[in-house]
Amino acid sequence: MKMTSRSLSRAALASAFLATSLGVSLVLATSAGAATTLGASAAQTGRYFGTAVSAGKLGDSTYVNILNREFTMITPENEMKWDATEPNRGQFNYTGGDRILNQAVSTGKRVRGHALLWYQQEPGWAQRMEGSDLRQAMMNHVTQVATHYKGKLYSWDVVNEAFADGGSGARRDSNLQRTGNDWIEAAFRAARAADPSAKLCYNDYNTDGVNAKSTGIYNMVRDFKSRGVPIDCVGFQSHLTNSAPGDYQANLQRFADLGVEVQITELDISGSNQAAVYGTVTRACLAVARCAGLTVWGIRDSDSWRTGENPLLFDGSGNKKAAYNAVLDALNAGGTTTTPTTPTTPTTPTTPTTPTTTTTTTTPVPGDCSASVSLNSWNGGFVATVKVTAGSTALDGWRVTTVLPAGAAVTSAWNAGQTGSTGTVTWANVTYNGTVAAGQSTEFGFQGTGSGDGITAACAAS
Ligand code: G2I
Repeated sequence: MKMTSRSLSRAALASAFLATSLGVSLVLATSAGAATTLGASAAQTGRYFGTAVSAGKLGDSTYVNILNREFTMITPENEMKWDATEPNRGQFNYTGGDRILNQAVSTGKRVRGHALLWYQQEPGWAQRMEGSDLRQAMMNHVTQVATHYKGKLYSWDVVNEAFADGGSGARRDSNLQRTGNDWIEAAFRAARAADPSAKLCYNDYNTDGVNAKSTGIYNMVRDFKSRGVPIDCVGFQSHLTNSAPGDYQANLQRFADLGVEVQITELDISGSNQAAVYGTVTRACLAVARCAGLTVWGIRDSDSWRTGENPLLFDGSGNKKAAYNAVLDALNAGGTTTTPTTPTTPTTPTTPTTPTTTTTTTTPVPGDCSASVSLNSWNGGFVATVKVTAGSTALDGWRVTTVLPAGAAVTSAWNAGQTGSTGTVTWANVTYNGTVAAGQSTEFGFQGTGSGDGITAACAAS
């Protein structure tokens, strides 16, 4: 609606009357509504407003100007995915991800990591794998990438799109899922062990109302929370067409009530009702105290993966659309104030509240090898990283014997063949890490339940 000077003064009179009758809260809400960018208006209630960014567009000045002006959070659109970060097994490439992270840091923005494990955009070598070999590769990927970005990210989408569409509420079939139903919790534990400060999220689409798929995820999150699996947040992608489900807000709220942060992670909306639906989604987040922020999946319509649908807030020339104004108005109208949370692994009062790292080393034997164990522990579990170092001559195969404390058991492992799971557990190199030059090292790892404190490791050439 266009405000004439007459309607403006009528509106001013009405709000003055309301302010008098409702007291100070309205005055505060009104005075808070002055921000003129998405990021600043979201910040009034403690929230972020983010966008997906493509590293290849960081040389486009229109794109970068809007990015710098409007957004306070960045999600790399493709650059932190598995195919980008580990194009060959064990060879990591952080060029694109680091470029986006540096852009964010240098302009005071934060980054949502996306995505450690997803059945799409697996590198070709992983697509061709199955079973325990794949499980090892998955966990190593999570550990390596989360370690590279340790302490630098707001959150990680640890697992993306693992549930099936339709009425089953079940997991989606994939080679990841076929490694065992516990792959999701194993990934969350490995991510927490590698980076205790990033919030760990599960992210999916078609979960924007109460339906079989979102309920399947809800049940998983509830189960994880009850068993102490470290999950901090759930992402709702919200790729919408024409409308949002009537129970959009109620669905966010039921997840929030499980004790997790909720985030709108990939918002884009097509259809003639676009501006109104953007307003509805924004208000829903603002109404849920644990909804920490919204991210749109691209800046201009021409940047969208939904070619020809024009689902974003800026047109191809970078002009603000009606949808932009609808979001800005909704943000400026205010809502619940969100309280920042930090990731915590549930603990009992008698156990440490933060992961601890301890290292034990055996003495190198000339011509042989040594092993050292570095441990990340939480209540009821641990990840052990074992470093195998060649002595004064090269190794052409190695074996490591670990002794686990009573009550500890290995649940998954990577980069080594395993014999046994409790007590004395032995490990042998796999095909790609048996050869180690003199004085050089290679690593393998395993995840376990119970306490790993006091694990010992001894290495022998084989
Ligand atoms: O598919 C839409 C999104 C659904 N949720 C997860 C998101 O990660 C996903 O994003 C899209 C990106 O927006 C696209 O840019 O994921 C697609 C991949 O499934 C991305 O598309 C790919 C193209 O398919 C590749 O051909 C291309 O090499 O982008 C790659 C990098 O430009």
